[in-house]
Amino acid sequence: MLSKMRRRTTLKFIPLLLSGGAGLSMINSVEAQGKSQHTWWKEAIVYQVFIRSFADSNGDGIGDFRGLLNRLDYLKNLGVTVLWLNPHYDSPNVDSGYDIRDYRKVNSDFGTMEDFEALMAGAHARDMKVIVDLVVNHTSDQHIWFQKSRSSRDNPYRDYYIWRDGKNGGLPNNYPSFFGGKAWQNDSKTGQYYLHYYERCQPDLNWDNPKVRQEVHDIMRFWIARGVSGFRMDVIPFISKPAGLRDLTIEELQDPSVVFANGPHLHTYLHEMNQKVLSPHNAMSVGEAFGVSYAQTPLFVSQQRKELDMIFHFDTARVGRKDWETRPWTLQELKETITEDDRSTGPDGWTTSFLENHDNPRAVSRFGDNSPASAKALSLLVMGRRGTVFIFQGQEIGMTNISFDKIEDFEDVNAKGIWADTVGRGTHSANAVLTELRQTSRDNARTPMQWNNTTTGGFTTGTPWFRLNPNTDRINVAAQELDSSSVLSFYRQIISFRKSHPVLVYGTFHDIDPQNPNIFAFTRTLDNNQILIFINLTAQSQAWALPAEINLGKILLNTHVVKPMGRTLSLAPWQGCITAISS
Ligand code: ISL
Ligand code: CA
Repeated sequence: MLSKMRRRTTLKFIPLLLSGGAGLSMINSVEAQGKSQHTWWKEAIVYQVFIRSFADSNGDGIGDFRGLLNRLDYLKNLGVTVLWLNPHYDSPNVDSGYDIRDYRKVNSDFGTMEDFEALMAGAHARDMKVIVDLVVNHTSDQHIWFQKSRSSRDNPYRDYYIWRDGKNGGLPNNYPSFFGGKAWQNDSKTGQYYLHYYERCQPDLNWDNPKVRQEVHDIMRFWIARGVSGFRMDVIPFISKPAGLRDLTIEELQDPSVVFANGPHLHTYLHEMNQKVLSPHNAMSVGEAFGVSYAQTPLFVSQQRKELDMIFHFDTARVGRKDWETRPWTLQELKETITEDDRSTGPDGWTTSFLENHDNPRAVSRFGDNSPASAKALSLLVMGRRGTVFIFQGQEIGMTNISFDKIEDFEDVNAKGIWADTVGRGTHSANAVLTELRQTSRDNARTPMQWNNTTTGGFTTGTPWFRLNPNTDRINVAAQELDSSSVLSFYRQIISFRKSHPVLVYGTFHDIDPQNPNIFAFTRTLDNNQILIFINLTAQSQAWALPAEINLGKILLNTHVVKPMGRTLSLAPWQGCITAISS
């Protein structure tokens, strides 16, 4: 409820933001939705690799570039066309590489620059593109810029970061950090505070300084020159800081991301980046749009504005969540987020389709019942809707959440911050927080990839950096390779189906039974071609009466062997189909 209210309030920002750029009238005048221009990145099947946990080639227990290179044939076979690498840069790894020490060096845990280049060559030899994470809202406190910046108030790098005096003997303002505690850290060397939206070792860059922007553009060019085809941009809406850095109100404190994502120069900086780097190099861009409402989406993705190609909204993947806590949810609500997301792009924008990434638990544990059948049903949801497809390593074999007994079982700085802010302050019991973190923790997605049924899952010959899910004895690539009814086999099938049916990529999306609490049924339409997709998203059998205007045509893809027939279809638990529609 609260998040809905907030979404509406943010509408009022639009005219303000649009005043500097293209107006909505311009956006409305472009070609109708569904006729969108054909582009490689709209058709892409992007596979996200959390390198540390994918495949270890040298037995040190940490996934690496060579390990990934050795598995490229597996990904090619799956139908992947683009790899998205989580941060591959030099980093002290406090936040899994989202704390970058040197943007021009690779993480030595993952190999050398030569290894990275071999990986790029291997991907290109297989016609796969590679995009990398661009983490430029903040750096590591070990970055040379920050080292210089903190050294004195008049150092030329001082203005690369955001330094303020304290106020009335306290912090400069009341901003909280996303990883617990406050967003300001006093630095004894100069007596001022620096801003950090994330961990205190992740100081925020000052994008109002043109030198910082120039540095970022140069870093992008550096990686483009090494063969990178685009960027996934980390918390990119946060780069322009709110004017005056005033205190947040009590209501704003409920979700600071809304204020942080509405800085006054955000769209100027994105447009500049587009004109200086993205457009000239034809580089693809996808922004992580934390804090951005659906109403604001066209500001980022309308092609005419020349900012980003697409953004990630979290509402679908995070239905049933309030931050790190769970809350009851319904299928109607999930479907509503998908419809809103689909419409939010406006007539000439584009969106993304995903249920998993390195910041979210496993979809099959969250929206399914951990069964292979539910993993297949969810794949139909991801591949069936409009938007560039992003799948996260292990999703294609139905990897599940892992069980955590105690706080020491977690690796993630985020989980530790939540613990300190709650159990540490006596506001919640250890048991209550553990119960929630078990379901929502980012660590659920970060366990090593399950290649085979041995105790190290074929991930490493050494000791894995993070526990493997013991269910690798049942859920693993080797077993599924041999089984034509496996989740992996279904992913191969549905990816190949999507590639050979442009209606699945470009067709308009229409939810034909939005109130149905058990079944998600929608059509996709491109010119004269229309298909129907229906998915039983429950663990029970369901009967679904076809809407009067629809006559079932040929079944084109089915998660089960049994074919639904008649006007009232009997669907097995988690059964889903793609069918033609006959006139
Ligand atoms: O995952 C979250 C908390 O559960 C989000 O608040 C998350 O911090 C937000 O989506 C931004 O995520 C990105 O930036 C972070 C990094 O830790 C995440 O891994 C990254 O995806 C800081 O760089
Ligand atoms: Ca290794």
